[in-house]
Amino acid sequence: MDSHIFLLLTLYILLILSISNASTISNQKIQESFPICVAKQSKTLIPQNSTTTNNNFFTTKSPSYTTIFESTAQNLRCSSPSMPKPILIFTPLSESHVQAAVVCARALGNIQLRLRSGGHDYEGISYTSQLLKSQSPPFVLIDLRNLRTVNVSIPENAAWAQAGATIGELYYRISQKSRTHGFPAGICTGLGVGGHITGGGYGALMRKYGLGADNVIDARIVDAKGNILDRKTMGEDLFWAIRGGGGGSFGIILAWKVRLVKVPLIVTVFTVSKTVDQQDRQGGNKILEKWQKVADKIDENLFIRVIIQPTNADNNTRSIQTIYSALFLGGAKKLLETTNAGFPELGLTKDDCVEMSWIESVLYSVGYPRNTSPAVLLQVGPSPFRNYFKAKSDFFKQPIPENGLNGLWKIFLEEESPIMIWTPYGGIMSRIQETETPFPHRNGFVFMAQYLTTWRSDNASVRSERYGWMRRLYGYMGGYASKFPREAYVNYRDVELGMNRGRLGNTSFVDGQKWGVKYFKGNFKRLARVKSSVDPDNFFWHEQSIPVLPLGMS
Ligand SMILES: Cc1cc2nc3c(=O)[nH]c(=O)nc-3n(C[C@H](O)[C@H](O)[C@H](O)COP(=O)(O)OP(=O)(O)OC[C@H]3O[C@@H](n4cnc5c(N)ncnc54)[C@H](O)[C@@H]3O)c2cc1C
Ligand SMILES: *[C@@H]1O[C@H](CO)[C@@H](O)[C@H](O)[C@H]1NC(C)=O
Ligand SMILES: *[C@@H]1O[C@H](CO)[C@@H](O)[C@H](O)[C@H]1NC(C)=O
Ligand SMILES: *[C@@H]1O[C@H](CO)[C@@H](O)[C@H](O)[C@H]1NC(C)=O
Ligand SMILES: *[C@@H]1O[C@H](CO)[C@@H](O)[C@H](O)[C@H]1NC(C)=O
Ligand SMILES: CC(=O)N[C@H]1CO[C@H](CO)[C@@H](O)[C@@H]1O
Repeated sequence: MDSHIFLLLTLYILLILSISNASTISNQKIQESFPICVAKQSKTLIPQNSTTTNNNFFTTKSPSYTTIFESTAQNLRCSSPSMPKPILIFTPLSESHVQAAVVCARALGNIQLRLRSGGHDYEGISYTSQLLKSQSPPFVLIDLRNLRTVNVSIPENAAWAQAGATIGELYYRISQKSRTHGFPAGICTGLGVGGHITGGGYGALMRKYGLGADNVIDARIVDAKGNILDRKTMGEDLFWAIRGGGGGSFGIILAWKVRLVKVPLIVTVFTVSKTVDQQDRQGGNKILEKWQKVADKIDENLFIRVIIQPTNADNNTRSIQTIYSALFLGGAKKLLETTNAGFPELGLTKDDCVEMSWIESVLYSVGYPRNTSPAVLLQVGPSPFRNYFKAKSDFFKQPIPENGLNGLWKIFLEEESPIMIWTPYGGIMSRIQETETPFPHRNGFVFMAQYLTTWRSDNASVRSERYGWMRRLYGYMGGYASKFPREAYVNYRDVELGMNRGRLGNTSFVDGQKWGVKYFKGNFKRLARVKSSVDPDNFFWHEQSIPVLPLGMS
């Protein structure tokens, strides 16, 4: 933009500001000046009029503001009217726009940024604030939806994926180039590559190949000064921190370079449902007790997770349904041999087993009907799983014994729509050192459990009932889950574990240990050390961002 015009606009804005009332001044100032600053800084885009619609800037007055805001806000609890909203949404078109966003946010008074790739954060940290609306500082949402190129190179056995791509798009692009390559990350295909991999990223290939973060070989990131760094220029400490340390603490991930993994031409899936019936609790429990003994020890080509929910029936006859959902890297014959040798209680039959390609198994696991075209993974839009929800996670080193299960079912059946997902560990997860990446939940774990409760409307009394139930369940499971610390998965973010209270000040390291040690164990301190060296001003801040180490501590 011509610098004369820039100057005139600035004066014009100052004029507007001087006649507006005090409470709206800063927000309006940000809405007006931020786009102009970005345009000037990145020299690639000129916003016509930032208070109305424009390709890349959406103020609260823009007609498409709500559509853009809600499009990938996955937890309706976090996008409801009572939650704080961004004063401006910016959807960068290039890496230099992202750099400019950082430079301008600092230049215009340390404006707080929220970073969104796929919008699946459990507490909506990528698009709202969990602080009270009245206490939440104004923030600008940087939504990376337009940065979603994926380049796959089979000769290099690698892919570059931009942060705004979904994990499903990455899977699809790989499958278009080869039927025997895949990538080990999330099961839900709508997850954003940007947020997902930086928190770990597990899926059906994890027992064989580890997490998404374990298979990152390079990254491009915009740091707190607005510089673009890659693995070489960021150094191994920061490269370590972004592979599991959770999103929004160290910089803005622009793209990941990931290593592809081998998958066979034919994989096999099954879904076997068993009822833990009111009358015959023992029978149903037996299978789940056995699963807890074998799921982490069985052949690492086999991943069997258990989805647990109440049966659809009224309160009196309601019982527990355990759904064993599996992926096997091989054919049905071998799968039957493996399962019948290690886990005969499941009673797996030939008819339960379905052979398909790896990319078809990706669709199968999300629940697409058979023969859906994999190109469906390119569709951008709200996920079918979107609802109001609250979740927590736990890790288990020991099986939960039968009396423990019965106590669990009692609490479980008190809730209207609870879900649990138990994910098997073992395999390569046990062979990766706890300190190799910030993600510490490795050797010795039998499974991870996730607890969810969902509801259908923005109703405060319903919400507090659901929270109350979740706390009861979590309290109960504390008797069986890992202790000292009781571990939790950062990608299943839970602000009830504790949160940063303010952006400035140095008390937050102590606060941060409450959740930081659960998410990262001993790695938490190293993360804080990296944070102190790459972002000492705590520019990248959110309710559970990694805090700066207090002075004198190292
Ligand atoms: C329906 C559903 C299914 C899920 N299934 C799985 C699963 O199978 N396996 C699994 O491991 N996890 C799963 N998750 C959890 C998921 O991995 C996390 O929610 C993850 O953080 C989502 O990443 P995102 O980019 O979609 O989210 P976002 O909400 O966009 O971001 C998540 C966090 O990362 C930060 N962030 C976002 N983009 C960037 C960026 N470019 N640079 C730096 N920080 C950034 C945000 O500030 C936020 O704190 C699931 C979640 C949901 C809601
Ligand atoms: C932007 O457009 C609105 C509505 O058309 C108009 O009222 C406002 O003056 C314009 N602002 C600038 C800076 O041009
Ligand atoms: C993908 O490849 C194109 C063409 O070579 C290149 O311009 C682009 O930067 C690449 N994108 C990524 C994310 O690597
Ligand atoms: C089950 O009971 C609870 C409380 O006792 C009630 O609120 C709920 O509506 C009942 N659900 C069904 C499906 O009958
Ligand atoms: C919220 O839900 C409760 C219980 O279902 C109901 O009694 C109440 O009317 C609802 N409140 C609103 C505002 O919808
Ligand atoms: C803002 C804040 O909490 N400052 C504290 C930082 O730590 C020093 C020394 O521990 C305290 O004296 C400050 O009050």
